[in-house]
Amino acid sequence: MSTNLESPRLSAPVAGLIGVIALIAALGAGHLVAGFVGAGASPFVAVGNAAIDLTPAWLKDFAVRAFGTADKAVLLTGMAVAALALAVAAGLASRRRAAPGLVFVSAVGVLGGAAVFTRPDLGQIALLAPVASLVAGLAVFAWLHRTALDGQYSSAARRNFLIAVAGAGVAGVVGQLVGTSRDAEGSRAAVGPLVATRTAPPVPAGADFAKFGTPSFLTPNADFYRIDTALVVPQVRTEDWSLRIHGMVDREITYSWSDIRDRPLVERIVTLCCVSNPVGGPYISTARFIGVDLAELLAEAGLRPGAEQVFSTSADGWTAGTPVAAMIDPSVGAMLAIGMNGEPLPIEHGFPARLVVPGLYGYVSATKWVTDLEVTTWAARKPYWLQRGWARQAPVKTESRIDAPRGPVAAGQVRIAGIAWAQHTGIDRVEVSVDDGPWATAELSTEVTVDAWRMWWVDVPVARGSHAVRVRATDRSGYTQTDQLADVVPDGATGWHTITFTAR
Ligand SMILES: Nc1nc2c(c(=O)[nH]1)N[C@H]1C(S)=C(S)[C@@H](COP(=O)(O)O)O[C@H]1N2
Ligand SMILES: [Mo]
Repeated sequence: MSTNLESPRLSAPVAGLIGVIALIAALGAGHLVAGFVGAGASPFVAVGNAAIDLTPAWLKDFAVRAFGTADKAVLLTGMAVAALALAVAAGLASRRRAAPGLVFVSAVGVLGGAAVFTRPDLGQIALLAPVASLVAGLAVFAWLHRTALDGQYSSAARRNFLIAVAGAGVAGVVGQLVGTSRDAEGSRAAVGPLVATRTAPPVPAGADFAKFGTPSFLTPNADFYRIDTALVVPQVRTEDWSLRIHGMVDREITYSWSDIRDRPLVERIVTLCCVSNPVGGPYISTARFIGVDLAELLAEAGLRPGAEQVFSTSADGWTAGTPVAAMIDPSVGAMLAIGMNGEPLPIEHGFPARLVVPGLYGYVSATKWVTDLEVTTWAARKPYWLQRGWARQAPVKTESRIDAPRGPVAAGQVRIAGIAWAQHTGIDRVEVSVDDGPWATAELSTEVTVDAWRMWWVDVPVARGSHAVRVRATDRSGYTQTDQLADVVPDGATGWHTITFTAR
């Protein structure tokens, strides 16, 4: 009976609250220090990035399928909910003694430290951020626990709780402000106009059927699909950027930003497609890219015999492996791109520089924030997605998609419209079939380049009721899209896109 007097006990709400405030203080302190040592060092972000890299491939594929490009928001929300639940539990376990809560905040710091330590893009100094989390978490938990045991509803307890929350908030906000003041937006704004000496053809009026429901031929930068593993978009300023070419070359070369920017620039219209694009999916877009020929840079370094892959690495440690043959074949037109649709690359699309290799899925070719090209063999280096079971050879497959109609239509002549693509080869024919009826051949848009998508439309007669329409494309090699449904793993989806609509 008398033990209650000797060891006072906190109420459950107060104990839980102490756990939560200590967690917030730990994360706030880490975020503050991360503002100075690199945004990716913030323990919450680092743990999230580590989770992305450690996620088994099947779960990642599921996440992309289930959540699309919202997969990162879902991950961060899930982590926040889990962390808060653990903080409450740790607080509740500490109603008498502070030890369980201290163990919890230590675990947060240690986990953050482990995540930062294993990030390929963060140096030793970045460990200061999780250390700050550890110290702040321990200090705040011990302090609030002691204050509350002295009188959990006293005005001193209330004041200290508020001080801790406010301090954590200020630390987090200052960290955010400092971090973003060092971001790449200012550097991007200073780039100025990028003018190509070898320009791409102008886009003719008949290049899209946007008025019938297809996308516009060029995708505005803001609408361009985005796929990458980065939770925080890498901030690379031109003055900090360089591209190193090394490995199986005669001379190692490091290009600075002005080395690249001052070269004669080439412009190409290219459709980029993600291997994770399901049949009928949205992860495909087209832009006018400006940059330099990768073949020229590789020739300046001098390729040695036996070179098989160009292993590219980004500022955030992501890697891709591209066949050397695709990089140097002039008919492919592989680029180091620095501009997109008349602007410097948007930050989230790889500023200051990325790779663009027409005809290959992004995961084997399109490294954003690229800083390193190692010329090597397939055996020597295994890039990010190949370690997770995806194919080494990944040419973009001939495919087509229906974009219209999107809702109910009036019975009679109905206009079906969409896109098709067959890079390097070009689209020869697109056909649609309604309710398994005969194939009707569609009108094609004016071809701009074989490396970009083409739009199509066709009018078909339909009676009242519900209808299924499917599409298939044939490319100029004579290949007609297979109706065999294949999953996106390991080298891209196949099958005929089918939609249903109602005619009234
Ligand atoms: N650094 C980096 N580059 C990357 C990726 C990535 O995760 N990290 N993803 C690749 C993939 S899978 C695709 S499909 C393209 C997408 O380019 P976008 O976001 O500009 O459309 O970028 C590629 N480049
Ligand atoms: Mo991708």
